[in-house]
Amino acid sequence: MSKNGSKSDINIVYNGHDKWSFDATKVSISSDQNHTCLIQLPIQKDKEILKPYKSADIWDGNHVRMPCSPQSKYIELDHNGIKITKSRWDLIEQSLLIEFDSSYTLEKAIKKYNTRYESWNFSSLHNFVENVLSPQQKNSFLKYLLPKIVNLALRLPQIIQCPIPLLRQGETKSITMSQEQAATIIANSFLCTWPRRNTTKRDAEFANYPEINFNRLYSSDIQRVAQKLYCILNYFDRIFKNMPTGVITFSRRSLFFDQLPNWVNNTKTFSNIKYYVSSDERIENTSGMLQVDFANKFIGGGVLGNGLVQEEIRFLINPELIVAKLFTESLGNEESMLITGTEQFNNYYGYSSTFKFAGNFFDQTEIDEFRRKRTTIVAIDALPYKNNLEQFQETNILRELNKAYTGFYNEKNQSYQPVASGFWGGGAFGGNQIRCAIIQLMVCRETRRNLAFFTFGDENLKQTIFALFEMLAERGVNIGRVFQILKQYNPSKSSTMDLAMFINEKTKIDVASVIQIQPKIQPKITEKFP
Ligand code: AR6
Repeated sequence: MSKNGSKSDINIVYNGHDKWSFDATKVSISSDQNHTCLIQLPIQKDKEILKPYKSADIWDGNHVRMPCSPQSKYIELDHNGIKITKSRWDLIEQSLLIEFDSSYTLEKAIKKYNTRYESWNFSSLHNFVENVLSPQQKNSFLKYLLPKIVNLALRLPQIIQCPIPLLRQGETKSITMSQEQAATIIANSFLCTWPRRNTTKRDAEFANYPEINFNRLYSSDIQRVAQKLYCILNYFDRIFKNMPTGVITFSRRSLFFDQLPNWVNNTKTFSNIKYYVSSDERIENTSGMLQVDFANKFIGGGVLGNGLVQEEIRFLINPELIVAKLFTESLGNEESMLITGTEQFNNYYGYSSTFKFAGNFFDQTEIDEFRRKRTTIVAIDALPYKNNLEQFQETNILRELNKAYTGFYNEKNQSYQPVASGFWGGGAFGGNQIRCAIIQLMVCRETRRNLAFFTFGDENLKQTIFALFEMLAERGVNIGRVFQILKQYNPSKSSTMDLAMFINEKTKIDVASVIQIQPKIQPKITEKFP
Protein backbone atom coordinates (compact mmCIF):
# COMPACT_ATOMS: atom_id res chain seq x y z
CA MET A 1 0.00 0.00 0.00
CA SER A 2 1.40 3.38 -0.86
CA LYS A 3 1.84 6.00 1.84
CA ASN A 4 -0.88 8.29 0.61
CA GLY A 5 -3.37 5.46 0.82
CA SER A 6 -3.99 5.05 -2.86
CA LYS A 7 -4.59 1.52 -4.02
CA SER A 8 -2.74 1.83 -7.24
CA ASP A 9 0.38 -0.11 -6.29
CA ILE A 10 -0.73 -3.04 -8.34
CA ASN A 11 -1.34 -1.11 -11.42
CA ILE A 12 -3.23 -3.53 -13.54
CA VAL A 13 -4.37 -2.44 -16.89
CA TYR A 14 -5.73 -5.60 -18.30
CA ASN A 15 -6.38 -6.12 -21.96
CA GLY A 16 -6.21 -9.85 -22.35
CA HIS A 17 -8.18 -12.12 -24.59
CA ASP A 18 -11.40 -11.52 -22.72
CA LYS A 19 -11.30 -7.84 -22.12
CA TRP A 20 -12.09 -6.68 -18.65
CA SER A 21 -13.63 -3.28 -18.15
CA PHE A 22 -14.92 -1.53 -15.07
CA ASP A 23 -18.31 -0.79 -16.52
CA ALA A 24 -19.14 -4.40 -17.01
CA THR A 25 -19.23 -4.94 -13.24
CA LYS A 26 -22.14 -2.70 -12.51
CA VAL A 27 -25.36 -4.23 -11.41
CA SER A 28 -27.85 -1.71 -12.65
CA ILE A 29 -29.87 -0.25 -9.84
CA SER A 30 -33.61 -0.23 -10.10
CA SER A 31 -36.00 -1.07 -7.32
CA ASP A 32 -37.99 -4.23 -7.87
CA GLN A 33 -38.97 -7.24 -5.84
CA ASN A 34 -35.39 -8.48 -5.86
CA HIS A 35 -33.67 -5.17 -5.34
CA THR A 36 -34.64 -2.81 -2.55
CA CYS A 37 -33.25 0.70 -2.63
CA LEU A 38 -33.43 2.56 0.64
CA ILE A 39 -32.84 5.75 -1.31
CA GLN A 40 -34.92 7.43 -3.97
CA LEU A 41 -34.09 6.68 -7.59
CA PRO A 42 -32.63 7.69 -9.91
CA ILE A 43 -29.25 8.11 -8.27
CA GLN A 44 -27.41 11.08 -9.72
CA LYS A 45 -23.66 10.90 -9.88
CA ASP A 46 -23.15 14.52 -8.90
CA LYS A 47 -23.31 15.88 -5.37
CA GLU A 48 -27.08 16.05 -5.14
CA ILE A 49 -28.30 14.86 -1.73
CA LEU A 50 -29.64 11.32 -1.68
CA LYS A 51 -33.15 11.21 -0.29
CA PRO A 52 -34.53 8.26 1.66
CA TYR A 53 -37.14 6.18 -0.09
CA LYS A 54 -40.39 6.32 1.91
CA SER A 55 -42.81 3.51 2.57
CA ALA A 56 -44.76 2.23 5.55
CA ASP A 57 -43.05 0.33 8.34
CA ILE A 58 -43.38 -3.45 8.20
CA TRP A 59 -42.91 -5.48 11.37
CA ASP A 60 -42.74 -9.08 10.25
CA GLY A 61 -40.48 -12.08 9.75
CA ASN A 62 -39.34 -10.96 6.29
CA HIS A 63 -37.86 -7.64 7.37
CA VAL A 64 -35.36 -6.26 9.79
CA ARG A 65 -37.16 -5.36 12.99
CA MET A 66 -36.28 -1.72 13.32
CA PRO A 67 -35.69 -0.34 16.82
CA CYS A 68 -37.63 2.78 15.82
CA SER A 69 -40.66 0.85 14.58
CA PRO A 70 -43.90 1.85 16.36
CA GLN A 71 -44.32 -1.90 16.89
CA SER A 72 -41.13 -2.20 18.89
CA LYS A 73 -42.48 -2.19 22.42
CA TYR A 74 -41.67 -3.23 25.93
CA ILE A 75 -43.79 -3.90 28.97
CA GLU A 76 -43.65 -1.91 32.17
CA LEU A 77 -45.68 -2.09 35.39
CA ASP A 78 -47.46 1.11 36.35
CA HIS A 79 -47.74 2.26 39.96
CA ASN A 80 -50.77 -0.02 40.42
CA GLY A 81 -48.80 -3.01 39.22
CA ILE A 82 -50.70 -3.13 35.93
CA LYS A 83 -48.76 -4.05 32.77
CA ILE A 84 -48.54 -1.32 30.17
CA THR A 85 -46.84 -1.49 26.79
CA LYS A 86 -44.57 1.37 25.88
CA SER A 87 -42.55 2.44 22.87
CA ARG A 88 -39.03 1.00 23.07
CA TRP A 89 -37.71 3.76 20.80
CA ASP A 90 -38.90 6.41 23.29
CA LEU A 91 -37.03 4.54 25.98
CA ILE A 92 -33.91 4.36 23.79
CA GLU A 93 -34.08 8.12 23.20
CA GLN A 94 -34.57 8.93 26.88
CA SER A 95 -31.75 6.60 27.88
CA LEU A 96 -29.21 7.95 25.40
CA LEU A 97 -29.93 11.69 25.48
CA ILE A 98 -27.79 12.25 28.55
CA GLU A 99 -24.35 13.52 29.42
CA PHE A 100 -21.73 10.80 29.46
CA ASP A 101 -19.00 11.13 32.04
CA SER A 102 -17.59 7.63 31.73
CA SER A 103 -18.05 4.38 29.83
CA TYR A 104 -20.04 3.15 32.83
CA THR A 105 -22.73 5.74 32.07
CA LEU A 106 -22.88 4.35 28.55
CA GLU A 107 -23.25 0.79 29.85
CA LYS A 108 -26.03 1.90 32.17
CA ALA A 109 -27.84 3.66 29.33
CA ILE A 110 -27.60 0.64 27.00
CA LYS A 111 -28.91 -1.68 29.69
CA LYS A 112 -31.96 0.53 30.27
CA TYR A 113 -33.41 -0.60 26.96
CA ASN A 114 -31.93 -4.09 27.14
CA THR A 115 -33.45 -4.98 30.48
CA ARG A 116 -33.18 -8.72 29.94
CA TYR A 117 -29.42 -8.48 29.54
CA GLU A 118 -28.41 -7.08 32.88
CA SER A 119 -25.61 -9.70 32.85
CA TRP A 120 -23.85 -8.19 29.81
CA ASN A 121 -20.26 -7.50 30.66
CA PHE A 122 -18.65 -4.40 29.16
CA SER A 123 -15.25 -4.79 30.81
CA SER A 124 -13.22 -4.43 27.59
CA LEU A 125 -15.11 -1.28 26.60
CA HIS A 126 -14.36 0.15 30.05
CA ASN A 127 -10.71 -0.83 29.78
CA PHE A 128 -10.48 0.93 26.42
CA VAL A 129 -12.19 4.15 27.48
CA GLU A 130 -10.84 4.38 31.01
CA ASN A 131 -7.30 2.96 30.58
CA VAL A 132 -6.23 2.83 26.94
CA LEU A 133 -7.41 6.28 25.84
CA SER A 134 -5.43 9.21 27.19
CA PRO A 135 -7.40 11.64 29.42
CA GLN A 136 -7.78 14.01 26.44
CA GLN A 137 -8.90 11.21 24.13
CA LYS A 138 -11.35 9.97 26.74
CA ASN A 139 -12.78 13.45 27.15
CA SER A 140 -13.05 13.89 23.41
CA PHE A 141 -14.78 10.51 23.06
CA LEU A 142 -17.33 11.17 25.82
CA LYS A 143 -18.03 14.83 25.04
CA TYR A 144 -17.66 14.97 21.28
CA LEU A 145 -17.76 11.61 19.53
CA LEU A 146 -20.23 9.64 21.63
CA PRO A 147 -22.98 12.33 21.55
CA LYS A 148 -22.58 12.42 17.77
CA ILE A 149 -22.87 8.64 17.54
CA VAL A 150 -26.02 8.88 19.68
CA ASN A 151 -27.40 11.63 17.47
CA LEU A 152 -26.70 9.63 14.31
CA ALA A 153 -28.31 6.53 15.80
CA LEU A 154 -31.40 8.45 16.90
CA ARG A 155 -31.83 9.92 13.42
CA LEU A 156 -32.49 6.39 12.16
CA PRO A 157 -36.21 7.10 11.49
CA GLN A 158 -35.32 10.13 9.38
CA ILE A 159 -32.40 8.52 7.55
CA ILE A 160 -34.08 5.19 6.74
CA GLN A 161 -37.77 5.51 5.95
CA CYS A 162 -38.67 2.16 4.45
CA PRO A 163 -38.52 -1.45 5.58
CA ILE A 164 -35.24 -3.34 5.06
CA PRO A 165 -35.84 -6.85 3.72
CA LEU A 166 -33.96 -9.80 5.15
CA LEU A 167 -31.74 -11.56 2.63
CA ARG A 168 -32.71 -15.11 3.40
CA GLN A 169 -31.35 -18.48 2.38
CA GLY A 170 -32.32 -19.46 -1.15
CA GLU A 171 -32.86 -15.86 -2.25
CA THR A 172 -31.02 -13.83 -4.86
CA LYS A 173 -31.71 -10.30 -3.70
CA SER A 174 -29.99 -6.96 -3.32
CA ILE A 175 -30.22 -3.97 -1.02
CA THR A 176 -28.82 -0.58 -2.00
CA MET A 177 -28.35 2.21 0.52
CA SER A 178 -26.43 5.41 1.02
CA GLN A 179 -23.25 5.53 3.09
CA GLU A 180 -25.15 7.70 5.57
CA GLN A 181 -27.79 4.99 5.94
CA ALA A 182 -25.02 2.47 6.55
CA ALA A 183 -23.60 4.83 9.17
CA THR A 184 -26.84 5.08 11.15
CA ILE A 185 -27.10 1.29 11.11
CA ILE A 186 -23.59 0.98 12.54
CA ALA A 187 -24.30 3.69 15.14
CA ASN A 188 -27.34 1.70 16.29
CA SER A 189 -25.21 -1.43 16.47
CA PHE A 190 -22.60 0.39 18.54
CA LEU A 191 -25.38 1.33 20.98
CA CYS A 192 -26.96 -2.16 20.87
CA THR A 193 -30.45 -0.96 19.92
CA TRP A 194 -31.46 -3.72 17.45
CA PRO A 195 -34.35 -5.70 18.93
CA ARG A 196 -34.55 -9.49 19.04
CA ARG A 197 -30.90 -9.88 18.09
CA ASN A 198 -29.40 -10.69 21.45
CA THR A 199 -30.21 -14.29 22.02
CA THR A 200 -28.43 -17.20 20.44
CA LYS A 201 -31.08 -19.71 21.52
CA ARG A 202 -31.74 -22.18 18.73
CA ASP A 203 -35.40 -21.31 18.27
CA ALA A 204 -34.83 -17.54 18.45
CA GLU A 205 -36.14 -15.59 15.46
CA PHE A 206 -32.65 -14.45 14.39
CA ALA A 207 -30.72 -17.54 15.49
CA ASN A 208 -29.57 -18.07 11.90
CA TYR A 209 -28.35 -14.48 11.48
CA PRO A 210 -25.03 -12.94 12.48
CA GLU A 211 -24.85 -10.83 15.62
CA ILE A 212 -25.30 -7.13 14.96
CA ASN A 213 -25.33 -5.45 18.37
CA PHE A 214 -21.85 -4.70 19.73
CA ASN A 215 -22.45 -6.12 23.23
CA ARG A 216 -20.28 -9.24 22.75
CA LEU A 217 -17.42 -7.12 21.46
CA TYR A 218 -17.45 -5.10 24.67
CA SER A 219 -16.52 -8.20 26.67
CA SER A 220 -14.10 -9.79 24.20
CA ASP A 221 -10.32 -10.02 24.42
CA ILE A 222 -9.05 -6.74 25.92
CA GLN A 223 -6.19 -6.11 23.47
CA ARG A 224 -8.19 -6.98 20.38
CA VAL A 225 -11.17 -4.90 21.47
CA ALA A 226 -8.94 -1.87 21.91
CA GLN A 227 -7.63 -2.12 18.33
CA LYS A 228 -11.10 -2.86 16.95
CA LEU A 229 -12.58 0.12 18.76
CA TYR A 230 -9.84 2.37 17.44
CA CYS A 231 -10.94 1.34 13.93
CA ILE A 232 -14.64 1.85 14.63
CA LEU A 233 -14.19 5.19 16.39
CA ASN A 234 -11.89 6.44 13.67
CA TYR A 235 -14.59 5.55 11.15
CA PHE A 236 -17.15 7.58 13.12
CA ASP A 237 -14.74 10.46 13.54
CA ARG A 238 -14.12 10.52 9.79
CA ILE A 239 -17.77 10.49 8.80
CA PHE A 240 -18.66 13.21 11.30
CA LYS A 241 -16.00 15.43 9.81
CA ASN A 242 -17.21 14.72 6.32
CA MET A 243 -20.29 12.54 5.82
CA PRO A 244 -19.62 10.41 2.73
CA THR A 245 -22.19 10.73 -0.02
CA GLY A 246 -21.73 7.42 -1.80
CA VAL A 247 -23.86 4.34 -2.28
CA ILE A 248 -23.38 0.68 -1.35
CA THR A 249 -25.07 -2.43 -2.78
CA PHE A 250 -25.32 -5.71 -0.89
CA SER A 251 -26.28 -8.68 -3.08
CA ARG A 252 -27.03 -12.17 -1.95
CA ARG A 253 -26.61 -14.85 -4.59
CA SER A 254 -28.15 -18.23 -4.41
CA LEU A 255 -27.75 -20.75 -7.20
CA PHE A 256 -29.87 -23.79 -7.94
CA PHE A 257 -28.29 -27.14 -8.54
CA ASP A 258 -28.96 -26.96 -12.29
CA GLN A 259 -27.09 -23.64 -12.53
CA LEU A 260 -23.86 -25.21 -11.32
CA PRO A 261 -21.20 -26.46 -13.75
CA ASN A 262 -20.34 -30.05 -14.34
CA TRP A 263 -16.91 -30.32 -12.76
CA VAL A 264 -16.42 -34.04 -13.16
CA ASN A 265 -16.43 -34.15 -16.95
CA ASN A 266 -15.19 -30.65 -17.48
CA THR A 267 -12.81 -30.46 -20.45
CA LYS A 268 -11.67 -26.86 -20.12
CA THR A 269 -7.91 -26.52 -19.89
CA PHE A 270 -5.85 -23.78 -18.29
CA SER A 271 -4.02 -22.56 -21.33
CA ASN A 272 -5.98 -19.36 -21.78
CA ILE A 273 -6.32 -18.18 -18.20
CA LYS A 274 -3.94 -15.58 -16.86
CA TYR A 275 -2.68 -15.85 -13.31
CA TYR A 276 -0.32 -13.93 -11.13
CA VAL A 277 1.10 -15.24 -7.87
CA SER A 278 2.63 -12.88 -5.34
CA SER A 279 3.86 -13.25 -1.79
CA ASP A 280 3.90 -9.60 -0.83
CA GLU A 281 0.61 -8.14 -2.02
CA ARG A 282 -2.69 -8.03 -0.15
CA ILE A 283 -6.17 -8.62 -1.49
CA GLU A 284 -7.48 -5.26 -0.26
CA ASN A 285 -4.93 -3.37 -2.34
CA THR A 286 -6.07 -4.73 -5.67
CA SER A 287 -8.15 -1.93 -7.02
CA GLY A 288 -10.54 -3.06 -9.74
CA MET A 289 -10.46 -6.78 -8.95
CA LEU A 290 -13.10 -9.00 -7.43
CA GLN A 291 -11.71 -9.18 -3.91
CA VAL A 292 -12.41 -12.34 -1.95
CA ASP A 293 -13.54 -12.22 1.68
CA PHE A 294 -12.55 -15.50 3.39
CA ALA A 295 -15.88 -15.54 5.11
CA ASN A 296 -17.72 -17.35 7.81
CA LYS A 297 -21.19 -18.60 6.94
CA PHE A 298 -22.30 -15.95 9.42
CA ILE A 299 -20.94 -13.03 7.46
CA GLY A 300 -18.33 -10.95 9.25
CA GLY A 301 -17.30 -13.93 11.37
CA GLY A 302 -15.97 -12.82 14.71
CA VAL A 303 -15.55 -9.12 13.95
CA LEU A 304 -17.87 -8.29 16.85
CA GLY A 305 -16.07 -10.80 19.07
CA ASN A 306 -12.53 -12.16 19.22
CA GLY A 307 -12.00 -13.03 15.53
CA LEU A 308 -9.20 -11.08 13.89
CA VAL A 309 -8.09 -12.76 10.67
CA GLN A 310 -8.70 -11.90 7.03
CA GLU A 311 -12.47 -11.38 7.12
CA GLU A 312 -12.59 -9.55 10.41
CA ILE A 313 -9.71 -7.27 9.39
CA ARG A 314 -11.50 -6.40 6.16
CA PHE A 315 -14.62 -5.53 8.15
CA LEU A 316 -12.57 -3.30 10.44
CA ILE A 317 -10.82 -1.37 7.70
CA ASN A 318 -14.04 -1.10 5.64
CA PRO A 319 -16.50 -0.85 8.57
CA GLU A 320 -19.54 -0.43 6.29
CA LEU A 321 -19.25 -4.16 5.61
CA ILE A 322 -20.60 -4.70 9.14
CA VAL A 323 -24.02 -3.60 7.85
CA ALA A 324 -24.31 -6.95 6.00
CA LYS A 325 -24.63 -8.61 9.40
CA LEU A 326 -27.98 -6.92 9.93
CA PHE A 327 -29.89 -8.71 7.19
CA THR A 328 -27.85 -11.64 5.80
CA GLU A 329 -29.03 -15.04 6.93
CA SER A 330 -26.19 -17.55 7.23
CA LEU A 331 -24.86 -18.59 3.83
CA GLY A 332 -25.90 -21.96 2.47
CA ASN A 333 -23.62 -24.15 0.34
CA GLU A 334 -24.46 -22.58 -3.01
CA GLU A 335 -24.59 -19.00 -1.79
CA SER A 336 -22.35 -15.97 -1.66
CA MET A 337 -22.61 -12.30 -0.92
CA LEU A 338 -21.27 -9.50 -3.12
CA ILE A 339 -20.81 -6.05 -1.69
CA THR A 340 -20.01 -3.10 -3.94
CA GLY A 341 -19.16 0.40 -2.81
CA THR A 342 -17.77 0.22 0.71
CA GLU A 343 -15.00 2.64 1.57
CA GLN A 344 -11.74 1.85 3.32
CA PHE A 345 -11.30 4.24 6.23
CA ASN A 346 -8.55 2.58 8.25
CA ASN A 347 -5.01 1.36 7.79
CA TYR A 348 -3.61 -1.55 9.80
CA TYR A 349 -0.49 -3.52 10.41
CA GLY A 350 0.08 -6.91 11.99
CA TYR A 351 -2.33 -9.80 11.86
CA SER A 352 -4.47 -11.63 14.39
CA SER A 353 -2.92 -11.10 17.86
CA THR A 354 -0.49 -8.51 16.48
CA PHE A 355 -3.16 -6.54 14.57
CA LYS A 356 -3.00 -2.80 15.17
CA PHE A 357 -5.00 0.14 13.90
CA ALA A 358 -2.59 2.31 11.91
CA GLY A 359 -4.46 5.54 11.26
CA ASN A 360 -6.45 6.91 8.40
CA PHE A 361 -6.74 5.44 4.96
CA PHE A 362 -8.00 7.85 2.33
CA ASP A 363 -9.69 5.69 -0.22
CA GLN A 364 -9.16 7.09 -3.71
CA THR A 365 -11.11 4.39 -5.51
CA GLU A 366 -13.15 5.97 -8.27
CA ILE A 367 -16.93 5.75 -8.21
CA ASP A 368 -19.33 4.25 -10.73
CA GLU A 369 -22.40 5.89 -12.20
CA PHE A 370 -24.42 4.92 -9.12
CA ARG A 371 -21.96 6.62 -6.78
CA ARG A 372 -20.51 3.35 -5.55
CA LYS A 373 -16.80 2.94 -5.03
CA ARG A 374 -15.61 0.45 -7.60
CA THR A 375 -14.67 -2.03 -4.91
CA THR A 376 -16.49 -5.33 -5.02
CA ILE A 377 -15.92 -7.77 -2.22
CA VAL A 378 -17.25 -11.29 -2.53
CA ALA A 379 -17.89 -13.22 0.66
CA ILE A 380 -17.55 -16.96 0.27
CA ASP A 381 -17.25 -19.30 3.23
CA ALA A 382 -15.05 -22.38 3.00
CA LEU A 383 -15.75 -25.40 5.16
CA PRO A 384 -13.73 -25.69 8.35
CA TYR A 385 -11.69 -28.92 8.35
CA LYS A 386 -10.66 -30.78 11.44
CA ASN A 387 -8.73 -33.44 9.61
CA ASN A 388 -6.79 -33.53 6.42
CA LEU A 389 -8.67 -36.37 4.81
CA GLU A 390 -12.11 -34.75 4.81
CA GLN A 391 -11.09 -31.98 2.46
CA PHE A 392 -10.22 -34.41 -0.34
CA GLN A 393 -13.54 -36.21 -0.21
CA GLU A 394 -15.52 -35.76 -3.39
CA THR A 395 -18.50 -34.06 -1.76
CA ASN A 396 -16.27 -31.53 -0.04
CA ILE A 397 -14.25 -30.73 -3.16
CA LEU A 398 -17.50 -30.24 -5.05
CA ARG A 399 -18.87 -28.09 -2.27
CA GLU A 400 -15.89 -25.74 -2.38
CA LEU A 401 -15.90 -25.56 -6.19
CA ASN A 402 -19.59 -24.70 -6.20
CA LYS A 403 -19.22 -22.21 -3.38
CA ALA A 404 -16.46 -20.32 -5.18
CA TYR A 405 -18.47 -20.56 -8.39
CA THR A 406 -21.44 -18.76 -6.80
CA GLY A 407 -19.07 -15.95 -5.93
CA PHE A 408 -17.12 -15.73 -9.18
CA TYR A 409 -19.68 -16.46 -11.88
CA ASN A 410 -20.97 -13.61 -13.90
CA GLU A 411 -24.70 -13.43 -14.49
CA LYS A 412 -24.52 -11.22 -17.52
CA ASN A 413 -21.47 -13.06 -18.82
CA GLN A 414 -19.72 -9.81 -19.50
CA SER A 415 -17.68 -8.93 -16.43
CA TYR A 416 -14.18 -10.29 -16.33
CA GLN A 417 -12.65 -8.56 -13.36
CA PRO A 418 -9.77 -10.75 -12.24
CA VAL A 419 -10.27 -12.44 -8.88
CA ALA A 420 -7.93 -11.31 -6.09
CA SER A 421 -7.60 -14.09 -3.58
CA GLY A 422 -5.29 -16.26 -1.53
CA PHE A 423 -5.53 -19.11 0.96
CA TRP A 424 -9.31 -19.11 1.15
CA GLY A 425 -10.16 -21.77 3.75
CA GLY A 426 -6.46 -22.36 4.35
CA GLY A 427 -5.93 -20.48 7.60
CA ALA A 428 -8.37 -20.59 10.51
CA PHE A 429 -10.35 -23.22 8.59
CA GLY A 430 -7.37 -25.52 8.23
CA GLY A 431 -7.53 -26.29 4.50
CA ASN A 432 -4.54 -27.46 2.45
CA GLN A 433 -3.08 -24.34 0.88
CA ILE A 434 -2.21 -25.89 -2.47
CA ARG A 435 -5.76 -27.18 -2.68
CA CYS A 436 -7.08 -23.64 -1.97
CA ALA A 437 -5.07 -22.37 -4.95
CA ILE A 438 -6.03 -25.17 -7.33
CA ILE A 439 -9.73 -24.98 -6.55
CA GLN A 440 -9.84 -21.25 -7.17
CA LEU A 441 -7.84 -21.63 -10.38
CA MET A 442 -10.41 -24.18 -11.58
CA VAL A 443 -13.31 -21.87 -10.75
CA CYS A 444 -11.62 -18.87 -12.35
CA ARG A 445 -11.12 -20.89 -15.51
CA GLU A 446 -14.75 -21.96 -15.52
CA THR A 447 -15.98 -18.40 -14.96
CA ARG A 448 -13.45 -16.95 -17.42
CA ARG A 449 -11.77 -14.76 -14.88
CA ASN A 450 -8.08 -14.29 -14.38
CA LEU A 451 -6.57 -14.86 -10.96
CA ALA A 452 -4.23 -12.80 -8.81
CA PHE A 453 -3.23 -15.14 -5.99
CA PHE A 454 -1.48 -13.92 -2.85
CA THR A 455 0.52 -16.23 -0.61
CA PHE A 456 0.71 -13.79 2.30
CA GLY A 457 4.45 -13.63 2.71
CA ASP A 458 5.21 -17.24 1.82
CA GLU A 459 7.85 -17.16 -0.89
CA ASN A 460 8.14 -20.95 -1.23
CA LEU A 461 4.43 -21.40 -1.73
CA LYS A 462 4.46 -18.59 -4.24
CA GLN A 463 7.05 -20.46 -6.31
CA THR A 464 5.31 -23.81 -5.93
CA ILE A 465 1.87 -22.49 -6.82
CA PHE A 466 3.11 -20.54 -9.80
CA ALA A 467 5.04 -23.59 -11.08
CA LEU A 468 1.96 -25.75 -10.55
CA PHE A 469 -0.28 -23.38 -12.51
CA GLU A 470 2.30 -23.26 -15.29
CA MET A 471 2.56 -27.02 -15.35
CA LEU A 472 -1.20 -27.54 -15.62
CA ALA A 473 -1.37 -25.06 -18.47
CA GLU A 474 1.62 -26.50 -20.33
CA ARG A 475 0.45 -30.07 -19.98
CA GLY A 476 -3.03 -29.26 -21.20
CA VAL A 477 -4.63 -30.84 -18.13
CA ASN A 478 -8.35 -30.15 -17.92
CA ILE A 479 -10.60 -29.26 -14.98
CA GLY A 480 -12.20 -32.69 -14.81
CA ARG A 481 -8.79 -34.38 -14.58
CA VAL A 482 -7.66 -32.09 -11.77
CA PHE A 483 -10.87 -32.89 -9.96
CA GLN A 484 -10.11 -36.63 -10.23
CA ILE A 485 -6.56 -36.11 -8.96
CA LEU A 486 -7.71 -34.08 -5.96
CA LYS A 487 -10.10 -36.88 -5.06
CA GLN A 488 -7.31 -39.43 -5.20
CA TYR A 489 -4.99 -37.53 -2.92
CA ASN A 490 -4.76 -39.09 0.48
CA PRO A 491 -2.62 -36.90 2.72
CA SER A 492 -1.86 -39.68 5.19
CA LYS A 493 -0.78 -42.22 2.54
CA SER A 494 1.01 -39.61 0.48
CA SER A 495 2.73 -38.06 3.45
CA THR A 496 6.07 -38.06 1.67
CA MET A 497 4.55 -36.27 -1.29
CA ASP A 498 2.80 -32.98 -0.94
CA LEU A 499 -0.19 -32.14 -3.08
CA ALA A 500 1.82 -30.19 -5.66
CA MET A 501 4.17 -33.13 -6.21
CA PHE A 502 1.23 -35.51 -6.30
CA ILE A 503 -0.43 -33.49 -9.07
CA ASN A 504 2.89 -33.35 -10.88
CA GLU A 505 3.29 -37.13 -10.71
CA LYS A 506 -0.27 -37.80 -11.79
CA THR A 507 -0.21 -35.46 -14.73
CA LYS A 508 3.13 -36.79 -15.97
CA ILE A 509 1.18 -39.85 -17.01
CA ASP A 510 -1.09 -37.63 -19.06
CA VAL A 511 1.62 -36.18 -21.22
CA ALA A 512 4.37 -37.49 -23.38
CA SER A 513 6.99 -35.09 -22.13
CA VAL A 514 7.93 -35.21 -18.49
CA ILE A 515 8.25 -31.86 -16.81
CA GLN A 516 9.44 -31.51 -13.24
CA ILE A 517 8.03 -28.88 -10.94
CA GLN A 518 10.76 -26.34 -10.62
CA PRO A 519 10.72 -22.83 -9.31
CA LYS A 520 10.08 -20.52 -12.21
CA ILE A 521 10.57 -16.84 -12.61
CA GLN A 522 7.24 -15.25 -13.29
CA PRO A 523 6.68 -11.92 -14.94
CA LYS A 524 5.60 -8.92 -12.89
CA ILE A 525 1.87 -8.48 -12.46
CA THR A 526 1.88 -5.61 -14.92
CA GLU A 527 3.45 -7.88 -17.51
CA LYS A 528 1.10 -10.73 -16.73
CA PHE A 529 -2.00 -8.58 -17.06
CA PRO A 530 -0.50 -6.22 -19.61
N1 AR6 B 1 -4.50 -10.83 1.63
C1 AR6 B 1 -4.08 -12.05 1.20
N2 AR6 B 1 -4.00 -13.14 1.98
C2 AR6 B 1 -4.36 -13.02 3.27
C3 AR6 B 1 -4.81 -11.79 3.80
C4 AR6 B 1 -4.87 -10.66 2.92
N3 AR6 B 1 -5.26 -9.47 3.34
N4 AR6 B 1 -5.08 -11.97 5.10
C5 AR6 B 1 -4.82 -13.27 5.37
N5 AR6 B 1 -4.39 -13.90 4.28
P1 AR6 B 1 -8.26 -16.90 7.13
P2 AR6 B 1 -10.09 -19.11 6.42
C6 AR6 B 1 -3.99 -15.32 4.15
O1 AR6 B 1 -7.72 -17.75 8.22
O2 AR6 B 1 -9.13 -20.21 6.68
C7 AR6 B 1 -12.56 -15.90 9.94
O3 AR6 B 1 -12.85 -15.90 11.30
C8 AR6 B 1 -3.24 -15.86 5.36
O4 AR6 B 1 -2.24 -16.75 4.89
O5 AR6 B 1 -8.88 -15.60 7.50
O6 AR6 B 1 -10.99 -19.21 5.24
C9 AR6 B 1 -13.82 -16.02 9.10
O7 AR6 B 1 -14.88 -15.30 9.66
C10 AR6 B 1 -4.31 -16.65 6.10
O8 AR6 B 1 -3.77 -17.69 6.88
O9 AR6 B 1 -9.34 -17.69 6.23
C11 AR6 B 1 -14.05 -17.51 9.15
O10 AR6 B 1 -14.68 -17.90 10.33
C12 AR6 B 1 -5.14 -17.17 4.97
O11 AR6 B 1 -5.17 -16.10 4.03
C13 AR6 B 1 -12.64 -18.07 9.12
O12 AR6 B 1 -11.79 -17.05 9.65
C14 AR6 B 1 -6.53 -17.59 5.34
O13 AR6 B 1 -7.16 -16.56 6.07
C15 AR6 B 1 -12.20 -18.34 7.70
O14 AR6 B 1 -10.93 -18.95 7.74
